[in-house]
Amino acid sequence: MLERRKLVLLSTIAVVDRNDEALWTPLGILALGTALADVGFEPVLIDTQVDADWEQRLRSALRDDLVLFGVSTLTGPSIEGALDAIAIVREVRPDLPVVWGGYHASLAKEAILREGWADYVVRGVGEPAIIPLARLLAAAPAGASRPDMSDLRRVPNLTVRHEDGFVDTHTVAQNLDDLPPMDYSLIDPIRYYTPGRRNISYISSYSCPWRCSYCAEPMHTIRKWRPQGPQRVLDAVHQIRTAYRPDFIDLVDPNFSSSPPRVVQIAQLLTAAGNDQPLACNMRATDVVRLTEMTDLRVLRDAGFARVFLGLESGSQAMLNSVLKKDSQVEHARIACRKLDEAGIEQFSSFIHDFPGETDEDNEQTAELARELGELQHNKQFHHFFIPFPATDLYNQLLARSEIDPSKLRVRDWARANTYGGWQALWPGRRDFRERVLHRLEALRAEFPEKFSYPQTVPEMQPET
Ligand code: B12
Repeated sequence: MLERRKLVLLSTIAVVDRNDEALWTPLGILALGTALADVGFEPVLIDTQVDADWEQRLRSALRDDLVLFGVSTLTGPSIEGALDAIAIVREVRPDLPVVWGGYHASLAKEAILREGWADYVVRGVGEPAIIPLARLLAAAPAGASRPDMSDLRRVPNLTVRHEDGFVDTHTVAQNLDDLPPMDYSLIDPIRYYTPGRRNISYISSYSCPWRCSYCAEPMHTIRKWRPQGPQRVLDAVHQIRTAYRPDFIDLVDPNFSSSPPRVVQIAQLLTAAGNDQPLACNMRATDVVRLTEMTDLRVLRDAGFARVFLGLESGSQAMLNSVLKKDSQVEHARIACRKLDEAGIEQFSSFIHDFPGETDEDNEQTAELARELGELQHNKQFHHFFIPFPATDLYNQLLARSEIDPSKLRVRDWARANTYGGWQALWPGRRDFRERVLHRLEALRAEFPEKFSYPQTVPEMQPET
C-alpha cells in the first residue's frame, strides 16, 4: 500500500521570439502523468503555458502530502520558469524531493545537481525511472532523508549526488507498446487551442537511431529507437480525432520515418480506416527518398499526411559529412522536397547556419538549396543559428578545443539558448559570418516573402542589454 499518492509535475514551455502564438501539448509531463496514474499515483499536472495562475496552483498543491515535485524543460527559455518554480518549492517545502527530467536535465545533469536545483535528475525516457522512484519516495515517511543508495541504484536512468561525485544508474529504453495510451484528459487539450491553431501533439516513437553531431537526441535517448505498432498509432489518431477534432495532429517523433516500411503500414491502415484527420510529422530526407521507392507519396497524402518537417540543416555536402555527421545527401533533400511537393504535401524545411568550420562557400550552397526549395509550391523554411546544446557531440568537440568554458555557465545561463532569435551571449558565433548569412536570408525572403513565416528567424544582431 502506498502511503502517499499525489505528486506535482510542472512543464514550463516558453517560446520567445516567435511570432506565432502557438501553445504546445506538454507531452513530457503528460506521458509521465499517464504512466503514474496507471499504477495508482495521483499526478497533478501544471503547465505555465495555460495555467496563468500556475504559481498559486503550485503553492496550494504544496500544502498536500506529496511524494515529489517533478519539473520538465528543454534547454532554452523554459529553464527560467523551472527555476522560479523550484525556488517556490524549496521555500515552501524544503523537505520535498525535486526531480528534474527532460532534455536539459539529461544533458546538464551534474550542473543541475551541483547547484542544488534538484535532488534527482532523470536522464532520457522518464517512465522507467519515475515509477520506481515515486514508489521508493512514497514508501518513506514524509520528510525522511534520501532512500538508501542501494535502493536508488535499482532505479534506471537516474543521476544523483553521492559522496564527492555523481552516480548514474543504468540506462534503459522504454518500449512504447508497454505503456498505457496517452491520457489527454489529464491536460484537456482544448485549452491549447488558439484562434489560429488547433493542434494536438502525439508521439509514436521514442529516440532516433542517427548520430547527428548537433542534436540532443543521441545522448538523451541513446539511439535506441522504440516505435509503437502501426495499429496503436491508428487507434491514437482515431481517439484524438473523435475526442478533440483538432485541425492537425502533430506526430512529434524525433524521426517518424526511422522505419519507412512502418510509415507505409501506418498509411495503409489510416487509408483503410477512411482517416480524414490531417497529420504532420518529422522525417529525414533520406527516408523520404526510400519511401518514394516503396510507394507513391500521394498514398501518404491521401492517408492524411499533409505536412512533413525536414531538418535539412545545410546545403553543403562537406558540412553534412564532416561536421554534422548527418549521414545524408544534399541531393536527398532536393529529391525529398520535390517529391513531397508533387504529392501536394507541405514541407517545413529547417536550416542551421554558422556551424563551426562552416565557410562562406558552404553557406552559399545552403542559400542555393534554400532558393531552389523556395521555388516549390508547398515549401516553407525555418532558419536558425547554431547553438552548441550541452553534451551533444559538437559541444564536446568545442569543449575539447577549449572553445567553450563550462565553468562559466550556470544553469540559468542556458535559459538564453534560443535559436529562434536574440543575441546569443552563450555562443555568439562569428558575427561577420552571421551578418553575411542574414544578408543571404534577407535576399531569399525578398524573393519568397510568404515562405519565411517567422521573421524572427532572422535574429537581431544586437547584444542584450
Ligand atoms: C515538440 C517540440 C518542441 C515544442 C514543445 C517542447 C516541449 N517542451 O515539449 C516547442 C515548439 C515549444 C519546441 C521548442 C524548442 N525546441 Co523542441 N522539440 C520538440 C520535439 C519535436 C518533440 C518533443 C516532445 O514532445 N517529445 C515527446 C515527450 C514525451 O518527450 P519528452 O518531453 O522528452 O519527455 C520524456 C523524457 O524527456 C522524460 N521527461 C521529460 N520531462 C520530465 C520530467 C521529469 C520530472 C521526469 C522524471 C522525466 C521527464 O520523460 C518523458 C517521457 O519519456 C523534439 C524533437 C524530438 N527529438 O523529439 C524537439 C526538441 C525537444 N527541441 C529542441 C530544441 C533545441 C528546441 C528549442 C530550444 C529550439 C529553439 N529554436 O530555440 C525550442 C525551445 C523552446 C523552449 N525552451 O521551450 C531539441 C532539444 C534540445 C535540448 N537540449 O533541449 C529537440 C530534441 C530537437 C532536436 N533534435 O534537437 N520544441
